[in-house]
Amino acid sequence: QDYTGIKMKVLEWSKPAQDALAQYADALNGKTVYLVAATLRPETMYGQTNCFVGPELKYGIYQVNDTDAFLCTERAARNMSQQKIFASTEIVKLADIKGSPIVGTKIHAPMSVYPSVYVLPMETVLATKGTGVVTSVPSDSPDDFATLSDLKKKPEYYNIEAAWVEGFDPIPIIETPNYGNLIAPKLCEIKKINSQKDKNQLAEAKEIAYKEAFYQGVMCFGEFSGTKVQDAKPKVREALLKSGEAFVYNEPESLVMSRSG
Ligand code: ZZB
Repeated sequence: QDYTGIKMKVLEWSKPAQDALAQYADALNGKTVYLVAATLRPETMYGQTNCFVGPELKYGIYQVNDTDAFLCTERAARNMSQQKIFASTEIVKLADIKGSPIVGTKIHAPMSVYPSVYVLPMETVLATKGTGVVTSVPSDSPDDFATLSDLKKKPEYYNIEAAWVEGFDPIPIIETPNYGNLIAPKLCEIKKINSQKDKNQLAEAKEIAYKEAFYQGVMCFGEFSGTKVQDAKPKVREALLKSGEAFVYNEPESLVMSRSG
């Protein structure tokens, strides 16, 4: 899979993350840390409302160069190392941290209409895919919309503050002929999806959302508004790569299958 690695800069660690990272203060000193998400949909980045981590997953903070470090799974760090994304040939891990304390961390999501967004928990994040960090676009991803809706309905149950989700609403990014400009909420309504646990309906909704946007979608937001999604996708990606806010991240298909099987 040819992913785009999105660099989400940490603006302020949550209190639990500060506590968990205190013991690594020396190693992290002077480093800007980015949560890194692998996406197939760079053209939707305007609508990012948050990012997700798996609360039970293990993450590391890996040195990129003298100034930068990436937070992702160890598996992703190994892939990045092989793809020469790190300055050093060795993998240098600066810290270990679980997903749950990262929740509540304030980050900057490139291109998002929301200048800063929060890290939130998602039970269905796969450790075996991408970086284990998922950027959330509830306008165009049914999984993201369903999860964000769960969190908005029951913040106490999910152990989050209401302020981390309130006001972070789906933004119309892509106009589609059959499902309007908020395809994920529309598909969740049509398929009667009530939570992130409705696996089968969510898989069907995702399939439709991908196809509809790619083959029939037209951008209705941003620099490429009025352009077909098929044409805008590589252009938005190029802009992100050029600004240094993203990088090319590949995942061999066979590797994905063998590890997640
Ligand atoms: C932003 C985005 C916006 C995404 C969208 C999708 C959509 P796929 O579809 O299975 O081939 N993702 C990435 N890593 C993980 C993970 N470890 N666990 C769970 N989900 C993950 O996988 C690619 C997409 O799955 C990625 O693209 C990412 O979400 C998510 F509007 O990034 B995407 C219709 C989908 N729309």
